[in-house]
Amino acid sequence: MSLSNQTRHWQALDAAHHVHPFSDTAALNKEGVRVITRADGVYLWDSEGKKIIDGMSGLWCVQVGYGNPELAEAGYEALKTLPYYNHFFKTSNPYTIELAAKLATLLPAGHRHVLFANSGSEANDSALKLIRYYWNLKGRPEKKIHLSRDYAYHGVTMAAASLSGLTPMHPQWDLPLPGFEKVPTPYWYGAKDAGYGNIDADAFGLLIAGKLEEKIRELGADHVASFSAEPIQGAGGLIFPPATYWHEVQRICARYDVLLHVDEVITGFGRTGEWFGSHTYRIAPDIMAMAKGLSSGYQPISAISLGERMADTLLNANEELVHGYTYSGHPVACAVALKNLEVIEKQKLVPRVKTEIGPYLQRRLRETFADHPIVGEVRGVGLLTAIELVRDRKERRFFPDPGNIGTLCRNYCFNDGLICRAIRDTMVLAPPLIVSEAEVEEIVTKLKSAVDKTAKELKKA
Ligand code: PXG
Repeated sequence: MSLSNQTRHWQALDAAHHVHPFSDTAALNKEGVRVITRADGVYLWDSEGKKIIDGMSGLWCVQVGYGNPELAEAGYEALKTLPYYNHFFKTSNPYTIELAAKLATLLPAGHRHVLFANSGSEANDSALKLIRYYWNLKGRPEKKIHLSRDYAYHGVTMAAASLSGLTPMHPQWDLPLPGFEKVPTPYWYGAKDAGYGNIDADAFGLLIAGKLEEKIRELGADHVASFSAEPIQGAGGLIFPPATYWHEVQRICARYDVLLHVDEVITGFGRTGEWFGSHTYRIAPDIMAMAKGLSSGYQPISAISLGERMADTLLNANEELVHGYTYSGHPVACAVALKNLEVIEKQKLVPRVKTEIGPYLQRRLRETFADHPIVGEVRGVGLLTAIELVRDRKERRFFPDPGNIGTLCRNYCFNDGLICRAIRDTMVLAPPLIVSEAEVEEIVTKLKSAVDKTAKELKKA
């Protein structure tokens, strides 16, 4: 296919000067990037005029869809009125104040205080610092180990990457840092492949939660500061915990006095059909991180909220909290985030995900792939869904060399104008919360066609 001069020009400049995240630079430069030039609703357009339906909300973040004029206007208004000021010099501003107060009305019970940062990684990094400070203030400085799970994704700073359990994230940087330990994930579909046999999901949830207890006892509860987890694991393969899991995890954290740090970066802001995954799974976090959907990705902003126990201690320390970023609570980002929350409420997107469009997407995927020879499972909550591509659906066996088949299928999706994510051989969808039924049909049709082509390719091999 011949590309326009404009596209080739941009590709050449990108290759010459721009280093991409999570990419093999040399391979990408050889292939040439796709240049995205505009977006509206659930659609993107590239520099060749190709229209693409975005089944991933960018990177799981564009809750209200692209091109929302209210968010754009809120940002422009703030840019004109107060493009920047900080909170270091006994100062604040209306946008930041109102966003913090609004969040306090939406967060899980007891969470009335927030700190702002600019990304999910920073929010988690900050959360770990606050956890360490909490135990220092409590006179228990030996409680320092941070537990988290295999397949977790918590970001890329030194601490957030250490906390992450996706092992390819570590060797290039000599991570994890000391003091970070992992426990298994409640990935029921993979249980058989991982050697747990034919265990039922609820029993598996308890068993895996029990591994957390074992780990705490092995390390000594006196040394364990916190357990960090996403309510539903996102980038690790969309892993939904069995119904028994979270209750048991909370019992264990309470019993051993381990702080519960919940990472809501993907699960926040209506994605699950509630404001937060913590509502969906009845989790009471001690500290919570949020980003992405907070501004629908229109501005880089994240937040950390404190539960009562941490707030009482940290906010009454009677000394300076030696932490903060130049852009903490940036007025423009806060103005856009505040408007984003207003739009989510006005358009009733959270109940829509819970009772209308979420169940619709789940049902259509289940109907479409019920008997498909290479689809082992369709799973989902709200507008988070995954289908497992497998070698043997009856025996729940994966393909050898996980990732090859998923990538093949994802490439068929891309070529047909659908963005979806392949994590190993799990195909993941997380469309904007405004997606219509007709657009869901388009996504499902394109995904079905890609899975069919993948199956056909496999037959040939
Ligand atoms: N926590 C969770 C649960 C995330 O999903 C982060 C923290 C880090 O956020 P920042 O804003 O620092 O990127 C994330 C980010 C993918 C993908 O391909 C997922 C994320 C980021 C990039 C790619 O699924 N999640």
